[in-house]
Amino acid sequence: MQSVTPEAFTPEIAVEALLRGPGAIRIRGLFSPEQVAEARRIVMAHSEDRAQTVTHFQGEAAQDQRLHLQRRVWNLLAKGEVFAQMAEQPAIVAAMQRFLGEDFIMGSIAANRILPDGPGQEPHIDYPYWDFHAPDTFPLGINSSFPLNAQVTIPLDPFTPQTGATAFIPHTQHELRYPAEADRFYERCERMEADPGDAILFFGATWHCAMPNHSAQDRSAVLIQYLPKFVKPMEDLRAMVGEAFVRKASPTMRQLLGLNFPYPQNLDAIAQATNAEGRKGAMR
Ligand SMILES: O=C(O)CCC(=O)C(=O)O
Repeated sequence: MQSVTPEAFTPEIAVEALLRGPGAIRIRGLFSPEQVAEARRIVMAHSEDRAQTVTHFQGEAAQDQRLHLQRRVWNLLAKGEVFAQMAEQPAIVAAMQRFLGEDFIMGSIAANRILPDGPGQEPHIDYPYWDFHAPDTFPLGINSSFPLNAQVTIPLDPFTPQTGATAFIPHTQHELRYPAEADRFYERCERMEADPGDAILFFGATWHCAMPNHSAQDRSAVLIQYLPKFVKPMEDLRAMVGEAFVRKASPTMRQLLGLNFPYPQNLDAIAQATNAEGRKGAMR
């Protein structure tokens, strides 16, 4: 996987890698050791139980007795300021503006913690393509010439083949289909090896999955999903963060929460309210 420093990274490099290149790129050392430590502390604290966390793409592992060794922590924005700093990181925002359009939004921000012996996932593609095993539920002629998703993975622990670094097959984003048994994913895949505080940007149409953790240490990461403004977000982040968070939100965070594109709306009610306002104004 191509790897660049924050100084060398540009939105154009990201677009080239995600859309026309292998589908993924790593920015080294984008977040400070303090940010990583704070994020990791919160993720660990919220996943100490055998959490009944909803998790996806388990395939055969859904029957696996080790499933509790794979834990999600949802609603990170409400759990620590550091996660807003990650979501709003300027180099990531600039790249997403180019890739997904200036009004892009965030569809999810969660942590994936894989404990030692955690089983990993089945190969897949990400929301909104995640049910592409039923291609007829998508518009006729859909393809990946333009993106409906971008993922950012921020490792909080070393991402190595041993710990379960995400596996992916470069250039598969061009196929826009679900990986099949015959694709021999595990034989052909590469790994997204990275250090804590790096950011891995990838187009979620690229075949990928979390891999088993064969090490004696945790493998946790923050996973952020970004979407074009018109794709219905996967999580209702606006409702999850609550009023106080929204009142304090920066302009970038408001955009990420979808507040700049507030549809669907009851346009009939809005028209009636506007007319009533207008009548009041005329009588004054
Ligand atoms: O945590 C990982 O390595 C990848 C997670 C992933 O692909 C997902 O949950 O969709």
